[in-house]
Amino acid sequence: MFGFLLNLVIIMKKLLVNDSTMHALQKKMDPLAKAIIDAARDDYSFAIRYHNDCDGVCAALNIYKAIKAVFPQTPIQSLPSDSPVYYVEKAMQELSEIGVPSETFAIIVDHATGPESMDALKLLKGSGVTIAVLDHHPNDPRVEKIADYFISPLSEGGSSSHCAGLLCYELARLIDEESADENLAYFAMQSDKSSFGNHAKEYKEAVALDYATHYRELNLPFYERFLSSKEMVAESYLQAKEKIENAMKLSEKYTEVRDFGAYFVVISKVSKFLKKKEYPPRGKVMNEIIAKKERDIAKPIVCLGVTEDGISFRATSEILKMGFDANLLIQELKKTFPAEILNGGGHAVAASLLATPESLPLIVAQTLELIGKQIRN
Ligand SMILES: [Mn+2]
Repeated sequence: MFGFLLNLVIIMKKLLVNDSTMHALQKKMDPLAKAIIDAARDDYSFAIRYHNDCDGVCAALNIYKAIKAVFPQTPIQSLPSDSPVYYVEKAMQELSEIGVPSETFAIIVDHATGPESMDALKLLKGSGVTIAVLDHHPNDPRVEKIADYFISPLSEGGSSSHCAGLLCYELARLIDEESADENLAYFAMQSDKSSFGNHAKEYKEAVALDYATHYRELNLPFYERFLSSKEMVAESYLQAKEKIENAMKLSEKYTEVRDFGAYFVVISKVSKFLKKKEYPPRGKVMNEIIAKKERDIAKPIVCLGVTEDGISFRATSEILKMGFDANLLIQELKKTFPAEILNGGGHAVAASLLATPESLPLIVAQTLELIGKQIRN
């Protein structure tokens, strides 16, 4: 009865991102929300598995809070993942720890949809666990068959801007409108650089959560307390900002700018001033460097973050329009350096490769040549 009432409220309320993708997904989320409510009523246990970053945690928290609000006694296990991949080893361990698989509902958000995660998902499914997956990453077509419920903006004409935090906010509203927290969706969208984010404002919580998640994989009750503590958020925000600022200062000494006329290439020796595992991570600093250089130079830019055994690529939208594609460039490099490049790939704007240290100078030189070729074609 009250499920019906909830739906009436939702129909009257507008979606946070009111586009055709979210409307199409709403139709898929409706039966999922009902299934979650029914499972909780039937004394199922829940396991929420989330990518341990700002987007993943915000996505998981909204679902966690919604279930808790309606069914305070329902057990909900937190399963944070520092990897975007769901490994067989983890699946086995988790299966050994859950109670009755056929009375367990796993909700997997913001990760575990690539081909490397299929074996783990199949094991989970084979054990009898009910699986819902909500993710905005490029996914293996098999996920849709394995999961009982599969929500991806990519199958409804959307993009990665429809991040997990946004999807799970709308799902949470369908479970419990009152406890669903719109702010969590905005934190996630800021952190994942979604085009639907509130660009007029910087949410300190998003920066603080990026910082906290960088250090440890923690459970959802902790993240809930963390976000509700003004002191923790303020202090983490300050520490994060200070460390980014320091890294940016240090970067100047190890960053050179090459002028190619129509475009610029920024080469930053990131391993000279960033320590592994410490905050800020390399990707974040690269984003800051390219944003700063774009403000300073106002020309199309490719940024290369070079370490002893790899290159990270970042590109501005202007250089993409000229034909640059970091992922294609890496695929091209692999043809020249089949043994030297150990792995590599990604998106047009952001990608990376790992290579043998001896080959790296040659690979960097070849990269500069290939950028010129992509842009001329
Ligand atoms: Mn995400």
